[in-house]
Amino acid sequence: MSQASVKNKPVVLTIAGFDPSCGAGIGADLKTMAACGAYGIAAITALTIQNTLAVKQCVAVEPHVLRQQIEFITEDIFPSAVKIGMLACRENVEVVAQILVEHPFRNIVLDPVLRSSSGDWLLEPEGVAIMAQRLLPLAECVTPNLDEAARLTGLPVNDVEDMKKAARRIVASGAKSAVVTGGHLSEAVDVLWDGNSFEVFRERKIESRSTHGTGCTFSSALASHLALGNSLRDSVAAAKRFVTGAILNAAPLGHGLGPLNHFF
Ligand code: PXL
Repeated sequence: MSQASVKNKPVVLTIAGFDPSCGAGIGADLKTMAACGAYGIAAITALTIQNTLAVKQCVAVEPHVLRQQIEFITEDIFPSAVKIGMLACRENVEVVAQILVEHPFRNIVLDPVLRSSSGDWLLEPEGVAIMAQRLLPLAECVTPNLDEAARLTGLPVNDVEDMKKAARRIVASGAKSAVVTGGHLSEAVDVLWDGNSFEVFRERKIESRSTHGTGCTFSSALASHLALGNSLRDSVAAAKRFVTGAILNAAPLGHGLGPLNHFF
């Protein structure tokens, strides 16, 4: 399958939910891809009714509609990388896993979204085990935060040593690599395990209320840099720098946790 590009910009597909504030979800993914030099295409898994304060409701897209969105766009425009975010329900986890097996997608980045930054659930509980069994082994890189790493592995994940254990466990379950993101720790530390060695990325922690969609932004930046042909290590480093810059340059919006500034 030949990969499409627009004037040397690689195409990246996001399979994720829609957040009307566009701080997270598909809106954040497309802005990130544009800012990182990729062309983003998108398939919607769910609509959310939310603002910067809370998620009021999630409405999952029918699995057969999700399947058709992905298949119809990618038979025309085949991406160089795929980012997977919010999936909402177990049926959508299953359908995405099936599609990834049926088509030769590369550079699959799985952001195992379980909850929003406001604390609301974005994947039904029955979906978590299926994500671990079916989707995780298909990923080039899985990008859980501390809470997601703990739920995926059943291990406590509170510090860098725990993050290393969880990353190893995720790779032992079949993913090619894992980066556990520690933006919620006192220092903003990410831990990458590629099956051979660890790399620890540190950035100063920024006190900010503009942190809605940091996970979506990180995983989309990572997928974009992989699509551009950068190494995994360099792509993780670039994604982390991008998130830090986008938080540092953000301005308040809304009454809760506001969006990042993707075009700084
Ligand atoms: O940040 C996780 C996330 C992912 N996807 C969608 C979201 C959120 C958080 O609110 O709304 C659509």
